[in-house]
Amino acid sequence: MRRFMALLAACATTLGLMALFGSAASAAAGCRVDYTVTNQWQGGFQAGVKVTNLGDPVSGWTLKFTMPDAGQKVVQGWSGTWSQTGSAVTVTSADWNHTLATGATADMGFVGSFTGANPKPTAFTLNGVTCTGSTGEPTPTPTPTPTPTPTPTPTDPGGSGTPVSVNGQLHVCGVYLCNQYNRPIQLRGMSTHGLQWFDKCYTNASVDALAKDWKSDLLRIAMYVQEGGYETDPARFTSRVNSLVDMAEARGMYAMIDFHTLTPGDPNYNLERAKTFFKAVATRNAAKKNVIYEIANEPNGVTWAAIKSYAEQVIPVIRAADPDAVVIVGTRGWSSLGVSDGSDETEIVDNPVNATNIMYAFHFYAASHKDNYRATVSRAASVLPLFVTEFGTVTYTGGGAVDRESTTAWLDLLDRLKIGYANWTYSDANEGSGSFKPGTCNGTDYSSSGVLSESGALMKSRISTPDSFPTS
Ligand code: IDC
Repeated sequence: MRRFMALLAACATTLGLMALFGSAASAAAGCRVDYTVTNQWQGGFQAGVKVTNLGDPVSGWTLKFTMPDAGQKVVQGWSGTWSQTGSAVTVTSADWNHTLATGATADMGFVGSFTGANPKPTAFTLNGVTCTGSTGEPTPTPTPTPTPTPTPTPTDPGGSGTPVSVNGQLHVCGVYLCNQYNRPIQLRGMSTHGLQWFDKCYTNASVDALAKDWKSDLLRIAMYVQEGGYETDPARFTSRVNSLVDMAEARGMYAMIDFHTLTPGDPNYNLERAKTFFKAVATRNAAKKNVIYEIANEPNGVTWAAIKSYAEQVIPVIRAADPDAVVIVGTRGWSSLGVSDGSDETEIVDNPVNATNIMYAFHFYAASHKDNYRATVSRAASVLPLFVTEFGTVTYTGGGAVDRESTTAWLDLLDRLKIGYANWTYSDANEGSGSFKPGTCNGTDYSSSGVLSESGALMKSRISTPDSFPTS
């Protein structure tokens, strides 16, 4: 409907201009901006900026606007490159959204700080042309959520500390995962394969390589519940998960404990198992700073209401034992935010899990899931805290060729949005998603380039770049 209205507005504007000037002598231009404050707290706020191109198609764009008072600052923006000089703000398009057809929109947003009042920005222009449209008044919805501070910060560019020693206990702030300095961070890492099949891939040598060569921030521990997993021997799988948490901790990496439900897709099938398992691991690991809990890998064939109900029964069990850890909730349609079931993130936004310090999982397989999934994540990231707890460079089967173009588009997007991720899989599985060549886990060499698969080489090159975590 909104898009329809925008198109109507576009037609009306074009017709109006043609009535005034007779005929369009040069390229038609124009734009509409919808500015919405989506959240506001003491001294800070988050805003969405939606630009609709009402003129001819553009390839590469610059949006400019003016902050109404000098105390109002962009702390962090997304879906474009943001800068501010005095009260003048400039956003340049990202490579994945630089083309804007007539009537097309670009959604971006930012976290801002302000002193005194928080009036709306003015004088929006797109490629130098003044935009019309709604610049909605801020909605005063104070929340107790701590927020990033606006001062420029020193960072640790990967030199001295480990991810856990630099960032400490994590928490969710606004839509971000934040570190002990209350600053947004992105964790980049790898997921194990199913522990019931690839246990031998997780040794001191392989976890050393993950921490030191890959410079991974994160190890996701995929503990299948069915298919020969947890349900067959709860004590053994619980103990193995705990040992992997320790191995990650010893190397300064975060450990994501993944209760890897997949078939059946209704997580409530495993509700009692989940309560038992999470009570055990949360009690045992409560004092650690490196643990993140992922309570349901990929719900499927089930409603959001059922997933929410599951989450609201499992999260209190974790909180009772480990009150400060971040918990990640799987989403409908194999953790696609509902998209693979013909839905989208609004079902969550309208009916969120009743808990704090949580994030929502999003999964993709780059060769299968492309533009409409990326558009969903771009949109959802301004309202929901997201973590890509699993993704593949290949098709959703876990096999096939690496789709470098789509993987790169995805990872560039996640980097810009500061959304953390774990790649499927750190294993020598004989499928395109395995990062090592088949047979590697029979040996001890996880470091030389010769043992990497194409997917492994691509992922290592992405994950091993410096993190530059903020340190104050
Ligand atoms: C796949 C493995 C494959 C295994 C299968 C068993 O890659 O070796 O035989 O599980 O169920 C997911 C799941 C993840 C899948 C993966 C690839 O979370 O368990 O792993 N995938 O199919 N969701 C989308 C893709």
